Amino acid sequence: MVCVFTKPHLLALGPNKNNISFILPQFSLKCNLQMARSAIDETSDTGAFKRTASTFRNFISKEPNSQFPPESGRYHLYVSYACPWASRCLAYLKIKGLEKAIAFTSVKPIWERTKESDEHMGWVFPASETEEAGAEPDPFNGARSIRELYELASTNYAGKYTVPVLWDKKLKTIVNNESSEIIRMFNTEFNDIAENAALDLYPSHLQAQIDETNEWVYDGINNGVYKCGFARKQGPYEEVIISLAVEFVFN
Ligand SMILES: N[C@@H](CCC(=O)N[C@@H](CS)C(=O)NCC(=O)O)C(=O)O
Repeated sequence: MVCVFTKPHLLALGPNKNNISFILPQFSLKCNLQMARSAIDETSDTGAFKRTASTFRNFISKEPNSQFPPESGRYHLYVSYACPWASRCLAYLKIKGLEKAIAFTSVKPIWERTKESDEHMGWVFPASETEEAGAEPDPFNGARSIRELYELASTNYAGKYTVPVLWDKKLKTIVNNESSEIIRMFNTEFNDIAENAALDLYPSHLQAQIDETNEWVYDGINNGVYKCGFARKQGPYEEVIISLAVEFVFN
């Protein structure tokens, strides 16, 4: 089987087949996806990659009595530079001029074991400022991995440990781990604090066009490379590699 590895952490997973040995074939698709602990679990019985939905979906809002009001210095963004979803949040943070209000930390670019006690591979923080260029230790919780942040936020969490993570330092929890929602919050909810408040990256007269473009970009390209990279069988791989190529050639 030919695989398109587009990112360093996928490359890191390539040679070590042990990383995927805990996917139990007797699980049904539903069960398998419900229990996905990482993208390598998100495979249906046909061998196709099936993304599970993000779990933390709270909103930072200017509305009165909001549980998560837009306060400067309260929230922190955890990213990996290797993750395009996290990188778009970082792009928004910079373009909107929110760097003084919302700081960020990047993990190491290649997955490692997140715990001694099991085989899970995921995003980890370096142990010191100098261990890995661009990556920093967790400044607030002393977490060794993104997994630990999810476990701090929810003791019975049983999903994937993805970046981006928008963290609330006050309530010590994850506000949101879905980049498409984090960028919307950055665009509208921090305008009393943002240095480029007047810049609207989702103006009402363009919303329908942006949504329509997003739909094919997301399914065909953004998630399309995952569907190629994580396909486990030749059939689903060929189906998605052709549509990915078509998107590049014709769009
Ligand atoms: N829907 C999420 C997807 C984020 C996502 O898939 N992040 C990947 C890196 S690009 C990740 O952290 N994967 C960890 C894993 O699968 O265990 C978003 O757009 O924020």
